[in-house]
Amino acid sequence: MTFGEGNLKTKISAGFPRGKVAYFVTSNNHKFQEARQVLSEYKLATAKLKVEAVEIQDDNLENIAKFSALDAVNNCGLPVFVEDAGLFVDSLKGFPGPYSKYVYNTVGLNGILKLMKNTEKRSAHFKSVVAFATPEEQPICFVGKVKGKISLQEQGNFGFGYDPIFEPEEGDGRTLAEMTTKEKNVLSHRGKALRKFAEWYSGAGKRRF
Ligand code: ITT
Repeated sequence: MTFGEGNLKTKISAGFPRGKVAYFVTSNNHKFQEARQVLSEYKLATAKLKVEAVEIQDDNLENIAKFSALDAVNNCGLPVFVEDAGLFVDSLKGFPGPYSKYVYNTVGLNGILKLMKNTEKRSAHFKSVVAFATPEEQPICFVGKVKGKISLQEQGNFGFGYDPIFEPEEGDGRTLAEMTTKEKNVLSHRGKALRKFAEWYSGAGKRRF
């Protein structure tokens, strides 16, 4: 097991709480920053763990997240959480969904915009599943969703992945890539799933972890 960039102490200091720690297994630093901001609101520190966690192919994000959480726990022996997310476009029958990473890395944002050229129905949603597991307990999932639409062109430089082409319904017309991390967390799929997790973990922790 190796810790992510920097050492653990550095990652959980610098203005963030030093209290109870939640270990986040992820390779995605944007996700880590989003999680760190949300969990800090619950006085939780987030530590990024770089541990092998196999991502299976499945139509269901919960299955993917649960499997990854179990695999990560087997590889490091700690209570950890993982997060799996995807973009589901209605006019594409939910594509790319669980295949969002592959599609992003192959055809990219331009590919999605091209597929949707001349398509009036632009509704879509992001779904996030946070799965927490321990060496003793089966994974437990927390789900968050955000509805919105696919913009006509890329807008904004913040965030990652599909953020530049996703305009959340509850927002003010900006894409997620035009928002700060804090603004994105207020309405994003991940922000919602993480708040459910943080609420549970900060309470459950008093009893079990
Ligand atoms: P992990 O190591 O945590 O698995 P990942 O980058 O592999 O990080 P996912 O498999 O959960 O993340 O996400 C699949 C893809 O979906 C990801 O590569 C992005 O292109 C996209 N995605 C996920 N969450 C997103 C978000 O909040 N905004 C924009 N795109 C997102």
